[in-house]
Amino acid sequence: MTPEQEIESLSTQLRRWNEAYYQQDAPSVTDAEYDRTLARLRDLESQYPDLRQPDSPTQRVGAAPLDGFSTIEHKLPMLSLDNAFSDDDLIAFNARVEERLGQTNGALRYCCEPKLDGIAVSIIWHRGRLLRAATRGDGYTGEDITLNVKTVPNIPLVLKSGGWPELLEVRGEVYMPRDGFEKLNARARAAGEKTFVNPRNAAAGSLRQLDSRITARRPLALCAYSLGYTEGESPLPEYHSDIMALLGEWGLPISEYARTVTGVDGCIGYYNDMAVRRDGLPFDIDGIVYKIDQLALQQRLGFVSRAPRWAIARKFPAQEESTELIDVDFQVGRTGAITPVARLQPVFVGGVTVSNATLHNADEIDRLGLRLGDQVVVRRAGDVIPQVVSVLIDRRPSDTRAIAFPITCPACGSAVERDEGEAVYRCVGGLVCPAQRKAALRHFVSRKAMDIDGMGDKLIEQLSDLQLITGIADIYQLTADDLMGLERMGEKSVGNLLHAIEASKATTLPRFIYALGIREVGESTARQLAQYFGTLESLMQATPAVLLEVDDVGPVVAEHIHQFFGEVQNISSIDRLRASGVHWPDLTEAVAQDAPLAGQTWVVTGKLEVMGRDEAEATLRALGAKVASSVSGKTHSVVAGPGAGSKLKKAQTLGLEILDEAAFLKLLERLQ
Ligand code: D41
Repeated sequence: MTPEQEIESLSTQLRRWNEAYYQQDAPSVTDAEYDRTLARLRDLESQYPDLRQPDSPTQRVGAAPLDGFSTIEHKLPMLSLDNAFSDDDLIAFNARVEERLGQTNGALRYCCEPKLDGIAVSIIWHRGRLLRAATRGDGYTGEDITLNVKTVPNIPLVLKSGGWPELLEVRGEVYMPRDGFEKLNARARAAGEKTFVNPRNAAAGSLRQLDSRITARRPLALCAYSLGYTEGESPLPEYHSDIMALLGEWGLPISEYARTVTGVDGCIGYYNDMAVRRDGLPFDIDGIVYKIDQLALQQRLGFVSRAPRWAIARKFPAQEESTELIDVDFQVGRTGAITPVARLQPVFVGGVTVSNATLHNADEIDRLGLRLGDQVVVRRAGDVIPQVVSVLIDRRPSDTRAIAFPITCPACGSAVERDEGEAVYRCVGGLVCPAQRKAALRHFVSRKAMDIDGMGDKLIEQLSDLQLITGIADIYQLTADDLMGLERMGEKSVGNLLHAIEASKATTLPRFIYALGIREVGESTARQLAQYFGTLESLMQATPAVLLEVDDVGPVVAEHIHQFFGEVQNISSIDRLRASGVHWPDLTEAVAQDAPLAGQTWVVTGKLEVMGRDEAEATLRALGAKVASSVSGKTHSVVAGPGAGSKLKKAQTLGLEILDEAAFLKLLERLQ
């Protein structure tokens, strides 16, 4: 191999690993091998400097720490945005704009996009190569964060295609997607380190690192939102939306949610639409930005003080609010884990009223320095449960009280223990503990497990307290006599429940394995186990070494599974369930191999209106396909509904087969 070929091959390999790591969150190589490969590439590049590609993976991993940031003056000031807090504010904004333009027909075109909650940056490419990046600062001067920005995976070090001006400045928001933020904090929490309050602070803290190698390990992303200063020949479009599309062609990440609409009605419609979708987005947004689409009109409107007259941000309800911590309860989960839960003075946050928030574990209470009666900041964003993220020390009343973590289980009085190196305390009572038993029952009947409709928390509470059921197998022994007369149980609901219990007997092996509630065995692991072993018997007999062969199963999970099937009580529960008629078809190879989609991997993304995602995935599996959560070179086809985002984009880039829901339903009709 020539040095040139080796450099090419090492770069390709590293890029692939980066992608698996950052985009699919599935590291495909050990750190050691990654480091070795990177070191080899670095070596070659220093030996043959001419062969170094400007977008080489060595340019992404950060450099030696700086002593401080130098300042950069923005060629054009980075303006700020005025805010609108209601439809009326927006209507007034539109009226002002129409009046100034003398165009009162309600037909102005606006470009709408989510307002990301991150850090505004300016990035400059010179002849297509990333030259410099700066923070917004005070709008006139910012800090030079070039080295940090170069580590952000979706920022092109070299622009694609061509036709860009000699000097191109782009402005955008650097943010941390929610899942990356949650993982970063979960890791910090497990290691007993400080956590970030929200993705915005995490993004800001990551960009402000003097050591860009730290930035490189943080899950950051850019979303470009406008063109800045340009120099040199390059005809640019006359509409903001077309400019953004052009930036997209040059390889810059742009918002996939941006739309152009007509008039203020279109703006309000977009706002309402995004308000509904807000919780499901992969990142925090704090509002919508509206921009007059036509640049000529933008120019005529100009700006006042430091904000453009042609743009405005309509704010969403805040995702963080302060309130009083009234009490802390300790909940015992299915596996005995004791979770402190904050009882709060109800507060409206992120669009709903919140009166409970998780405190994760005992360490978190210490870390926050929390006391009863404190004023705390509560955050509710996305589908994640509300959390207490900080204490407002300045507003601490004089009569706060310490929080005592229980020394015995609050539900059964058993000892509370914590494993070496674990942050979580657990009740050791096992099935003796009523709280653990109830949690196991709730899990067993839940939608993705045995799916017993009508068996809600309240009913489980009553049935357990009255000792009508003490374990999962008792559910199938319930009679109408047992149920009649319980709170809110009339003849009709009793009939419905018994019917639902009966119907749940016909289940599937993955559901049954999941329903057992083995520690760390979630829905996807249960499915892998079912697929690998085919029958419950062979799973029950598997040794830890064999279990390790299954995708998703590591030594800890293998040990949990092995222990679970080693308990006499669990075996007798399973026997009783089967004796009551719970059954499922085994998953033998023969079924899988001649299934129509055998050997294919599918991904479902976006919203499916007719069948829903869960059902679509189940149907695909029934046809023999593997369903994956991320798109890769191994993906056969992608089903994409409205709202599909990065996965769809990736599928397009890879040139995969993409079906909308209508096409997917048609295919199913043919296959079934
Ligand atoms: O997503 C954002 N945070 C965002 C910020 C956005 N989508 N568009 C923006 N557009 C502008 C103008 C209209 C001035 C080009 C902005 C910002 N400004 C902005 N971000 C921070 C200060 C101003």
